[in-house]
Amino acid sequence: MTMFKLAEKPVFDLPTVLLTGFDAFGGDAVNPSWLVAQALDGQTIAGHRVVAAQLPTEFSASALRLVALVRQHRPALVLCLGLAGSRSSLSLERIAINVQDARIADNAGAQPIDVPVVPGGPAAYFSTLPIKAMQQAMVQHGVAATISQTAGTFVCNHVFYALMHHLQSGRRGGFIHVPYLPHQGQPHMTLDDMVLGIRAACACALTTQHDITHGAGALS
Ligand code: PCA
Repeated sequence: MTMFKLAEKPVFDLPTVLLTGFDAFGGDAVNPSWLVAQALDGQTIAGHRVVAAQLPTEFSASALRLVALVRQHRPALVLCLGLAGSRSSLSLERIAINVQDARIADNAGAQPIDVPVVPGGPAAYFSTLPIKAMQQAMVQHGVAATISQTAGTFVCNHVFYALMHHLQSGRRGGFIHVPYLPHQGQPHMTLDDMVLGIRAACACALTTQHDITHGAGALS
């Protein structure tokens, strides 16, 4: 009589979500974007396994690492997170632009000014995530979330643009900025709130084919 039992479907057979955060930069001790990604690493969301990875806050090295991760994991969805210390909510980025204009040097000392991310590439790419539906899902979970019309011109925009350039084949991807943590001076949102919001955002992206129409524009 055989002693073998049929194994349950191993979790590593699940399709993956690649979730990235950045290392600390600009004098901060921690980067909450990485803490959020790390907290969700290995979790299952809507039948997908989360693979978290840290990107260096460096022009070019960050995008090279991201593209290598996408090739390695072949994720169904890629969501990159970064810190925007001036924001007070989770910001779903709508657009990545083909320019780098660094106000401070990156972690490798590079400070490109008015240089394209991809020479000859299109001026911009839109996120291919259902950002309005994701915003609504995050708010329904009690987490403050907004649509952002600019991811800036530093390393986050660089990674977002490089991601969308690489994913042109149709795989879905996008970018969300997170605010500082309470101990860094932002009083409204805890790490648990951020993790809850990003989890809800991933679940929504994985289960929503067509975005909703929902006003979230800006006058300036
Ligand atoms: N935020 C920076 C780069 C790394 C990060 O977490 C940005 O918004 O460009």
